[in-house]
Amino acid sequence: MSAAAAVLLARADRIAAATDQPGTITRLYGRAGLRRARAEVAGWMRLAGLETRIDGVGNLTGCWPGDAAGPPLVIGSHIDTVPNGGRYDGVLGVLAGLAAAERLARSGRRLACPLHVVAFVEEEGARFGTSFLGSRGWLGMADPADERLVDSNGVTLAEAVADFAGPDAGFARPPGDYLEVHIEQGPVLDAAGLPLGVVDSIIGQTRAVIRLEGAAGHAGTVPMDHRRDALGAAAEIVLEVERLARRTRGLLATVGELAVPGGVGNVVPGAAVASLDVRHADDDVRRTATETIRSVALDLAGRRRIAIEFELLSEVAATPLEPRLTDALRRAAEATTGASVPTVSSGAGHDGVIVARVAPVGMLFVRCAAGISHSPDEAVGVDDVAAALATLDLFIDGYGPTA
Ligand code: HGY
Ligand code: MN
Ligand code: MN
Repeated sequence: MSAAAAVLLARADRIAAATDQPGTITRLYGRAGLRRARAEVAGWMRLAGLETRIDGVGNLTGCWPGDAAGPPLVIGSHIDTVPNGGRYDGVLGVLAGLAAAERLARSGRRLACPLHVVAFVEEEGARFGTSFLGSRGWLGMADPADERLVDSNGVTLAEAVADFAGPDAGFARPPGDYLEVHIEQGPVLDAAGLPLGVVDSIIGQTRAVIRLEGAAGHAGTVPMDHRRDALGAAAEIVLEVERLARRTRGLLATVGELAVPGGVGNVVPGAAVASLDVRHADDDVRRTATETIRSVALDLAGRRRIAIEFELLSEVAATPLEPRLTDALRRAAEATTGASVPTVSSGAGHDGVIVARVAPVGMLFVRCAAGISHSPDEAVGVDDVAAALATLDLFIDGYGPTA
């Protein structure tokens, strides 16, 4: 078994213990678990001889110099999680980049360009509802409107950033190339019995929030035909979202959160808040579906005499990745595993979708058990991790920044 793979898995276990909620793997932006995970990774980076930087959003970068200054080869992913998430989503990619840098540092070898390993600190959007705050901040693309976003405790994003930012505000070099190693989070590799895949595109996604306001009332006295039940309207919207997605080929639409602020069993819900996540490989289909959901929700709320606010939180276009990097990763993976290396389109979003706005992006997928992710049951095999690390090393050994 590869020692580097064993080290990576042990480190992933150690990072899994850095959590906001003991007994789960939960690391939300700016909270204690993420701070601890970032410190762990920074310590390993410094031990390896990398110079570390923490930027104005709190992202951590470990820098290994190259023979020349130039735009770095960046290997990155995220270390935040969804609530009660898994131990490899994001973390695998950061630790794989660290392992690659450690190998260079141990031999004192330098590439023609610097190598940066980046741990983005907010990809999931779990605390403020809008995703990729880390990679957008890293590239100086943070949307000022986001600063007014408020979490469930009334803390604004601006306050959270001020508390979690590092001293190296604005530290980021537009990458020469960007690579991300990530668990597939889907069933393709597991079903094919293959350890590795490469990614040709990342699906587009829309995030929105639907706020509904009716009238609270006594559950025992308000007649059914007098009610303005906000949760009843929300429930109907959830089913309409599901119906639309089921009848539209390739459309994925999810209401992952449904809250009844102050809800209690003997009160007719006066308010309800629902999240909305809409995805499709074709941006036009995704946008049309989002608009359909919006108009169905408004119509339905009107019939129920419910006030409704449909707020778009973020939108990311479907993103093709760089064929030059995809081909190089595929060749390295085939040479490493001797197995075929399928090309997969990613239904999950990744920081690469943001970085692709300024640099070529390549992604290597690693099989995860039954494609399970965003769950404590997320699992990878040590041999697959070893194959991914060996593939990354082979890629790096043949890497020369494009002129
Ligand atoms: O939601 C996603 O696709 C990713 O896990 N953030
Ligand atoms: Mn995720
Ligand atoms: Mn991820």
